[in-house]
Amino acid sequence: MIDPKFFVDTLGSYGIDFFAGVPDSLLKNMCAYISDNLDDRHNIITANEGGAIGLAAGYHLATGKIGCVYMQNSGEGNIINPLASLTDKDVYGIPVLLLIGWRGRPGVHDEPQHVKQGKVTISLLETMGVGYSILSKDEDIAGKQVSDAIAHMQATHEVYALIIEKDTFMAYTLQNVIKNELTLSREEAIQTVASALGDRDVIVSTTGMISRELFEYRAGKGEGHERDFLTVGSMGHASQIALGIALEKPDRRIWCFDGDGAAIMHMGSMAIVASKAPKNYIHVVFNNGAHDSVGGQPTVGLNIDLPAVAKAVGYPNTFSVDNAANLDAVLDKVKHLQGPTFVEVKVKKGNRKDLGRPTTTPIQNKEALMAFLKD
Ligand SMILES: Cc1ncc(C[n+]2csc(CCOP(=O)(O)OP(=O)(O)O)c2C)c(N)n1
Repeated sequence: MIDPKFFVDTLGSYGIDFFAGVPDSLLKNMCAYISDNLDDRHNIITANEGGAIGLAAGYHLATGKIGCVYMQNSGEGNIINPLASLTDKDVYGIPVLLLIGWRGRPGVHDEPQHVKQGKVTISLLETMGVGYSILSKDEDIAGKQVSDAIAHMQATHEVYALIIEKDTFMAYTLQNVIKNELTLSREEAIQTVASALGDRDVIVSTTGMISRELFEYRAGKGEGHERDFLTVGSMGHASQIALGIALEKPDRRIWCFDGDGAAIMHMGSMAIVASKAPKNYIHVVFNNGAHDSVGGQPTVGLNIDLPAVAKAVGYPNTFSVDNAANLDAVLDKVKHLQGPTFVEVKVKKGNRKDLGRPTTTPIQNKEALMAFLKD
């Protein structure tokens, strides 16, 4: 395995000292190392992966240097447009080094949302004309791969990708842990909101632990999962899935259970929810200020006023709570309000260590929900 320090020092020896991206569990140790060792101008956690390409391009324009963009392979979709229309040699020809965590690599068991993306990770790069290599777990070979990547980018002004498999980086424990004083757990908050729902209400929950905790809540109560659409992939789009349902099913209340990372990833979607003014729509953001599901790396969630954003784009009702009593009071109120309503629930980081994963398949989940919506 590669020591994250060795890898980051090797990049540094070629002048790469600017990083931007969205964290991934496979890159957790490397991301932790850079957050401890680079200042916050040289490591920027972006709203989405496309934004990271934009930042690295701006950095190159200002310095002539090559920036590094890290992401899970699910972020490839978010970078296709800036790859095709910004960095490509047919447009501006801006080199960027990509580090792409390879979830769902064929032959390695992974969750359903990673299977397709794992299969097309390499072919998408090939289609986009991006050179790549799969980073070796041997430091000597990896060092040579980095040097070849730099030479390629310098000669061609093209983007180059290093593909990162599971267990490539040695463990590194983040030293600068940002603590918050919040006491309510996300799981408890999810249980509180889910138990306040009416019988015909539907939840669309976001990627990661939020959907897993909701799934376990139903399982624990011996309930079915037909009222919940567990958006296992497609990070940042749960609010629009919920909107699509809400507009067609005005006689049901539709709840979106969002994360701060996901809501911020495609924050413009909030404006579209508000502009459609669905009276039956309730957007709950469980805000822990972190990408908890992939290692707890910080988001800007707790530094910004999300309810003020919701208000500004046109949600008529907005709330923020950070404890169980206030959450109960807001949930009582929300039922009598005409939406769209926005509820921020500030929660602490972390999850139960024995948290399971959905045991139903995405297709089973879809079919059960569609049957439920027909009644
Ligand atoms: C486009 C895309 N980029 C990155 C990921 C990897 N990923 C999965 S969950 C997650 C963090 C979600 O954070 P948040 O919405 O704040 O919820 P939390 O995990 O904190 O509950 C990330 C980055 C992804 N699934 N899709």
